Amino acid sequence: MSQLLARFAARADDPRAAVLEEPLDAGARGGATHSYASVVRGAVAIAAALTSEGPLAPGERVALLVHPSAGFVSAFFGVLYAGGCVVVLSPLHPAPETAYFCADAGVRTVLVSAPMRELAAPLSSACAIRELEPMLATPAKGDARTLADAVAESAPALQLYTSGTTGKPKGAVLTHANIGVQQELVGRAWGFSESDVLLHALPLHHMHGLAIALLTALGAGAAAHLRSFDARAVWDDMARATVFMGVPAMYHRLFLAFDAATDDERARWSASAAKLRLATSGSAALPVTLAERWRGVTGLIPLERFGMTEIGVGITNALHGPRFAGSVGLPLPTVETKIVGEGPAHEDADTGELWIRGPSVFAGYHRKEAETASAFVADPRGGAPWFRTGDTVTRDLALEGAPFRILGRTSVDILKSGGYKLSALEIEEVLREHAAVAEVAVVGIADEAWGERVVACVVRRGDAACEPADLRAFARERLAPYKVPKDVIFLTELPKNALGKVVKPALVAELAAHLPSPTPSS
Ligand code: MCA
Ligand code: AMP
Repeated sequence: MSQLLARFAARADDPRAAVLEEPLDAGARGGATHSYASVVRGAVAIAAALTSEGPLAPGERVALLVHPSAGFVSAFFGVLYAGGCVVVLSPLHPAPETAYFCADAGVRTVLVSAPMRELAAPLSSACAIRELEPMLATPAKGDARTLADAVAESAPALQLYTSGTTGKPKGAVLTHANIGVQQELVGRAWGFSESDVLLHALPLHHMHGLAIALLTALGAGAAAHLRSFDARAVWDDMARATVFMGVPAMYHRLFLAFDAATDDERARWSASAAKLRLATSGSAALPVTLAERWRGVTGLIPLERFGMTEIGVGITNALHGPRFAGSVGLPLPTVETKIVGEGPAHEDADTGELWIRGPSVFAGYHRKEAETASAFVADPRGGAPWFRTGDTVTRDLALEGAPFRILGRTSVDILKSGGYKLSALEIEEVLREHAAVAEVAVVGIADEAWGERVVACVVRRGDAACEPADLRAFARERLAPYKVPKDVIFLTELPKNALGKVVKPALVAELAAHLPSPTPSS
C-alpha cells in the first residue's frame, strides 16, 4: 500500500484548510481556501474520470498542465489513485520542450486547467487533452483509502525532468516509497504539523516546489498557500504563514524589495518574518551575505539544506541547534553518505564527490539505461548501490558535528541559475541549430542575482549577420526562458586543448574582459 496515498486518504473527512489559492486576477486580494476533505474528494473524482473507460496501464505517465491551485493537488493525487505516474508540465516551457517531455515519457493524456488551455493546444496532435474542471465533478468509484491500498510502494509516482551532462533532460522516476519516505523524513526534521501554513512561491515542476515543499506540508496536515513569486507580496504574505521555503535568488529579490520599501513596510515585514517558525533555503548555495541579512531581520539565518531531484533532501541543518552559514548540515536519518576521492578505487576522502544511498533515492532515468547505470556505483561489499550526486563536498571539521559544505559541481557543463539546474550542452545544442553559429560554448559566470549567469560564447559562421538579440530570440522559442543565455558574446575563436575540446575554465577567465558588471536583478 502506498503510504503517500494512505496519508492523504486519512484526511478525507478533514475540514481544515489544505490549500490557500492566489486569486487568478492579478492584483485581487484573498483567493479561495480548500479543505483537505474537498481536495481528497477532487482526487478521487479525477481517478474515477481517468479510469471511466478502463484502467490506466500500470504506472502510465499522465501529464499535468495545471496552475498552482487546489485543482493541482487533486489532479496530482488523482493520477496516483488511478495507478498512474505524474509528469508535471510548466507554462514556462515553450511548445517544443513540452512536446519533448510528453514524447519521452510516453504521455497519452494531459490534464489541463482552464487558465492553461491555450498552452495545451500544440500537444493535442499527440495526446488526449482533458479539462480538469469537469473531471473534478465525476462521481467517485471507491474511496481514497481503498484506492491507496491498491497502489504498491514500488510503483512509479512521479517523473521529473532534470538536466544532465548528456544534452536533453532526463526523466527521473521516483516511486511512491521514495516520496513517502521524503515526506516523513523532511516533515519530522523540520517539525511540520497541522498548525503550519507554508508560504509556497516555488514552481511545481521541480522537486523543491512539488515534493520538498508542497508534499511535506500536505503529509503533515499543514496548509499550503500557493502563490507566484512576487517579492513584495511574499513579504506581505509572511504575516499569514509559519514557514517559508525559497531558493537563494528569492532571498536576493526579497532584499531588493526590502531595501526599496518604506520604513513602515520594513517594520511590518520584519515583524512577520521574525514570527515565522522556519525559513529554509536550498537548490543552490545561499551566499553568506544573504544569510546574514536574513539574520539581521529575523535573528536566525535560513535553514539551509542540500537536495537533488533524484534524492529529495539528503542533508540538512537542524531545526533546533546551531546553524552555520555556508554549511548544509548533516544527513537525514536513513540517508547514507560517502565522500569519494578521485582515484579508481573509490576510496573515502576528506573532499570529493558526494555519493548517497537510502530509501529516498530514485529508481532510475526513464528509458535511459546507460545514464542510469553510470549514475550508480555498485557496492563491492554487496550493499545497495551508491548514487553519484556530481557535487564536490567536504566536511567542516572545525564546526560542531562536522557539517557538510557543498563546494560545487564536478562537471563544468552543469549550471545553476536561480535554483534551476541547466545543462550547458542542451543550450549549446539549440544554439548550434542557428545558421549563423559555427561554434558555441555555454558557461556559467558567478552572479549576485542568479548564482550563475548563463553566457553563450559564439563564433559566427563566415560573415553571417547575427546579433545577440537574434540568438536569444531563437533560444527563447525552443527553451524555457530561464535557460536563455543572458549574454551572447561573439569571439573569433574558442580556447581549446590539444584534442580540440573547449577549455571552459579558460573561457570563463577570458570573459571577465568582455562582460559588463551584471545588474542586480537582470
Ligand atoms: C526567471 N528568469 C531567470 C530565472 N528565473 N533567468 C535565469 N535563471 C532563473 N532562475 C528570467 C525570466 O525568464 C526573465 O527573462 C527574467 O529572468 C526576469 O524574470 P522574473 O519574472 O523577474 O523572474 P521570476 O519569474 O520572478 O523568477 C525568479 C525566481 C525563479 C522566482 C527566482 O527563477 C524561480 O522560481 N526559481 C526556483 C527554481 C527552483 O524551484 N529550483 C528547484 C529545482 P526575460 O526578461 O528575458 O523574459 S529542484 C532542486 O534544486 C533540488 C531538489 C533542491 O535542492 O531543491
Ligand atoms: P536539481 O537537479 O535541480 O535537483 O539540483 C540539484 C543540485 O542543486 C545539487 O546537485 C546541487 O548542485 C544543488 N544544490 C541543492 N541544494 C544546494 C545547497 N544548499 N547548496 C549548494 N548547492 C545545492
